[in-house]
Amino acid sequence: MIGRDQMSASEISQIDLTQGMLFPAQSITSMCQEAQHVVDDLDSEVSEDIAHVLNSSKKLANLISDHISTIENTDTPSGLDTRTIRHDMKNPLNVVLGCSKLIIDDLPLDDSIRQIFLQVVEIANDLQNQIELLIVDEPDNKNFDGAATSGDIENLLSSVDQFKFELSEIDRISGKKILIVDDDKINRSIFSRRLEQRGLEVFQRANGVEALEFVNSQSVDLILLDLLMPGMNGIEVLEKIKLVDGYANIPILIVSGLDDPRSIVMCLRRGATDYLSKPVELSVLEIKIASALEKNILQSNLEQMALYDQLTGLFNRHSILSALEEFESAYYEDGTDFGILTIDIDNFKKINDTYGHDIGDQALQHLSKVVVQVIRGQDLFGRLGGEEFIIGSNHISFPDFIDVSERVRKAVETNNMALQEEILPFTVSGGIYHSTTGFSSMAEALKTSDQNLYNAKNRGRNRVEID
Ligand code: GH3
Ligand code: MG
Ligand code: MG
Repeated sequence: MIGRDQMSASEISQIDLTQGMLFPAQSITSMCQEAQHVVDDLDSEVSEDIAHVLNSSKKLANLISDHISTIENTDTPSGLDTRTIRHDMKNPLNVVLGCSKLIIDDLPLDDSIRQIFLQVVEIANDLQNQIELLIVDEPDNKNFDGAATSGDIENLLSSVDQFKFELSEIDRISGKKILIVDDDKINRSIFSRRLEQRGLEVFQRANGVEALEFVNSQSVDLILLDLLMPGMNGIEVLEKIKLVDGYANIPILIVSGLDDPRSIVMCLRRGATDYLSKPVELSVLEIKIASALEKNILQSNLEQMALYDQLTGLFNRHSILSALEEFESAYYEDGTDFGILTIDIDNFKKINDTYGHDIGDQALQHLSKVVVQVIRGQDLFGRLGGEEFIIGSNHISFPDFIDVSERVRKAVETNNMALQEEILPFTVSGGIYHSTTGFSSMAEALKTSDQNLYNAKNRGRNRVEID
């Protein structure tokens, strides 16, 4: 067995390369040709996949032959050359592995073509190890002793394949939108088909410019980004996507064919979530996508919980009060007038006592929907706690704000909540504050509107009070 620790670049012979790489690539080509004879429906997806594997195995064999003749004619290649050669070989190998796995997935267990492609995958995995072992850098770039070989890594990865991971079983993830950016059409379609099979919605773009156009016009939940593309490379695309509105926190997974830790680190530093090396093991791709999406869902749930009231979806106490502080700043900056209306459901305890807490909760949700319809989009509306809410409007005169307040009260009174067999009428009382009555601080303003609410309760409820 040939091991990297046993050989330097200059010791690797043409015979090693021919036996370890060229023959396996050629045997994949012949196996595809054999499979093409057996396949009955020439227009099927399977038949197209076989053609992809065939073409890519030929490409691979050509690259290997070229490499063998280079070795023959020159001294050992430089570190950079080695990386490029490995990268170039990984692209077709990626297609061989990816398409073969799709063929295997598509066919019944006992199908003879499926058997052929199980062998192709085995040979291609082995070939991948051989590329790592035989296309080596000069000693200064060599792996240090005891480092895991790509063979170890491959074994580890193929064990992941045995763990049947189904993205579609995770409801929260199915239907999420994924954008694949890769200049290689076949790569795109391998990823895309597998992810679509798992219930995700997939979009494809072939280069950075198209990808940026896409993200500027719509939203996605995750981006799979090839690092090496003609024109704009992945790192530039990554940086630009991060600046697009709404994209700062969208997970971006880098797909890299380079064995170059520096470019991977560069991407991670620029905000990439994770990376995958080519050839991409499809089950690893699924797991990484699932975990990035899950993490993002959790993150946005946390943000959601910190800002919004869970029952009504309105701003919670903390965020409505901090939003109101902006009214205070605007008032001091250019005298922008504002009004605050605090409302509280009348005899709410009775609703809970008579109909139960659940109906009480529904009443709170009903009220939120009714009020949203009669205030302006730019107005603030939040739940202070219990059955008490607050509405804030600025750039509004005192008389106009009284109208708004009365409209809110009236809307709650007239839009009764429908229960299964009856309707449930309820009303609110409200206390108004307006900045033209004199302003000292937001705390004082809130106190005034609260006092006015108290007066409204005392003066009979279902009314709004000013002073
Ligand atoms: P008033 O007209 O004077 O405001 O009388 P009220 O009954 O509305 O006021 P009170 O403060 O006596 O009762 C408020 C009730 O609201 C008591 C509390 O259990 C209930 N409550 C507070 N938060 C919630 C909630 O989230 N859901 C439900 N269903 N009830 C709540
Ligand atoms: Mg009340
Ligand atoms: Mg109350």
